[in-house]
Amino acid sequence: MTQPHQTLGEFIIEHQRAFKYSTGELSRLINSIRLAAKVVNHEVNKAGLVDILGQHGETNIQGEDQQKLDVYANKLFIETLINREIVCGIASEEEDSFITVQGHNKAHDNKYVVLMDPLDGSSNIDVNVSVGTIFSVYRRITPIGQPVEMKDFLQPGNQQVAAGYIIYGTSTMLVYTTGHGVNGFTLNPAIGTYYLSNPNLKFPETGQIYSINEGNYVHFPQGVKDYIKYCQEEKDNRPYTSRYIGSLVSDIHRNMIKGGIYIYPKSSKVANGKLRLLYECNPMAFIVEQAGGKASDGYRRILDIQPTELHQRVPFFCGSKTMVEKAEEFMK
Ligand code: P6P
Repeated sequence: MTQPHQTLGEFIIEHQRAFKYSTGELSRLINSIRLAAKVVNHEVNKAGLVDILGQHGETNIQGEDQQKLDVYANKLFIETLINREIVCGIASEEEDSFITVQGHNKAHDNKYVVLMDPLDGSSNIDVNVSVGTIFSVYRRITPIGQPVEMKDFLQPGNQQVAAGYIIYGTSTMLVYTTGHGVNGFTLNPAIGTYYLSNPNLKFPETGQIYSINEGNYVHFPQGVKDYIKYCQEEKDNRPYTSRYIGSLVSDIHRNMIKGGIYIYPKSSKVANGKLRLLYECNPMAFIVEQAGGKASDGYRRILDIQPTELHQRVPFFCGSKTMVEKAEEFMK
């Protein structure tokens, strides 16, 4: 009989020992995210059955129509993290500003801050396309007390201590890193347990898939137009295959399994691209680099960019190392 897969709980305990100075707070943080993800997964999977589809009737700071599930997921992750008094502050794509933990027991002295996109790609829910949650964890810089935006939240991505995503797809997976490689866990919904299904995920060095919204072609910089034509020409191992789900977590997860590049560039429509540096690009870049891939804004390593504001956007080139490097050649 094949060995049963290790559960996420067993994995965290086993790797907890690896953090000789760890007080277990990071493990408790990951555990609280996995719990919240199970609840969101339940809601996402029954969204078509109850009145939780469609728009919430308000817009977020991004000016995007909030879906009811966006609001639900945002509230659930925030409450789960605050109630466990593991973090001193939370920043969410759905919130105008960061949230401090007013809790008792001096919770605001906790040493981690979490930044997250609680339900990325949520416009796809109504058409039954997979969506995801993205999270990013930093150690606070200020020693104690209420966290400070500039110091504790606006840290470069190379300071992350953990990052991950949950993909609510044909199966629900939690994929995360704490800086020691990337591991994927699949949820068995029947018993509510995540099992280690994809140990030590590696991003293929190259691939045959390019993911970009070609509907914006006329608005792209010339370098991006030239790279798209490169992907389409009949030469060497090309033309590549075009695959674009319109859900960042799904597109990048597929490319990490099969090889490929995802690009959301700046354009004449969006001066710095659409994706948020803190909630989307930094966590995905940390995961992708830990799996051997590459992530840049076409010029600079994403993880080295010094953030200047919570909701800032950056162009995003992410995926198989040789494909990102080739695309960067066209951006020179
Ligand atoms: P577009 C979803 O809204 C998202 O933030 C990413 O998940 C996705 O990759 C991108 O935007 C899709 O944007 O402009 O191509 O519809």
